[in-house]
Amino acid sequence: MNTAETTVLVTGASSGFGLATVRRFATAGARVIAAARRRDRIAAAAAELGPRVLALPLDVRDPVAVEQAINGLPDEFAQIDVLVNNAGLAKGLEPAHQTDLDHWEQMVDTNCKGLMYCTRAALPGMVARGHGHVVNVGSIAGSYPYPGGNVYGATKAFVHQFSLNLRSDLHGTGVRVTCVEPGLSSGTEFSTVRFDGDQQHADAVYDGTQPLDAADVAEAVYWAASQPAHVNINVIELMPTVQSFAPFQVHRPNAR
Ligand code: NDP
Ligand code: 8X3
Repeated sequence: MNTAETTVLVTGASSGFGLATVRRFATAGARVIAAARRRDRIAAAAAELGPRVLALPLDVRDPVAVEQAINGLPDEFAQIDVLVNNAGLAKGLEPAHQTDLDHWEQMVDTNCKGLMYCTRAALPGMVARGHGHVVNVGSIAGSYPYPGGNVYGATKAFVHQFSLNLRSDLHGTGVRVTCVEPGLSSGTEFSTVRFDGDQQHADAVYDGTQPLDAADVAEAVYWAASQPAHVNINVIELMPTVQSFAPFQVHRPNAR
């Protein structure tokens, strides 16, 4: 990758993995478009990182806004080489029979539909130019179930399978696709959002342990994008060393 000649669009760039990814590519010399809803956050990132970072206010759930934003980029940023579909969220950790249906809608609208809209808008230019890279941010929750993961994990399973299917569709075009699937990660607003701003509850998720941080995930995204053009990294699954797998749970109603 000739980084100075590379234009990267990162969604969910106002915090966490997205902001760290903007920093990683920007400090390597790339042109970076930082997209998110919170204008003040992305404007601050652009002001800090310089004129090669463009703040793009965007709600990925709005297909018309996505289409207009991607097709209306200023000339210098118009040819997207790397799309990092990172915008996403989890809402709630209740079991399915007690969940708030609006939480499920928000996750599907953002994690699945928003990612679809951005991909659909960016791909024609990549295919026409004969190169490009879509990096989707999935999660270990897309591969391994856990109580309360219900729709969140299902949206990330979508991201995983959509990424693999994109590879099939893009066969022979020169456009690459990677799914980056992190485990427990702090230094982001993920748990604060999941628990509706309950910071104590959010902090407890990471208490007394060393999770991944946003820079770890940004490095994985950057590494995948930095491989030579003939190398496609399909999937990267990364976890903190302190996280691993538990046995299946078995309900024993008559246990003594
Ligand atoms: P953060 O909450 O810190 O970041 C989420 C980002 O997504 C924010 O910048 C937010 O910006 C943006 N976003 C949310 N909704 C929209 C929307 N409708 N339109 C545009 N942007 C939106 O969390 P993380 O950095 O942790 O999460 C980033 C991704 O990583 C998510 O897809 C998440 O599912 C995934 N992930 C997180 C893990 C973790 O443990 N932290 C582990 C594995 C995967 P704004 O509100 O300004 O729009
Ligand atoms: C976030 C990781 O395990 O909290 O995708 O679902 S987890």
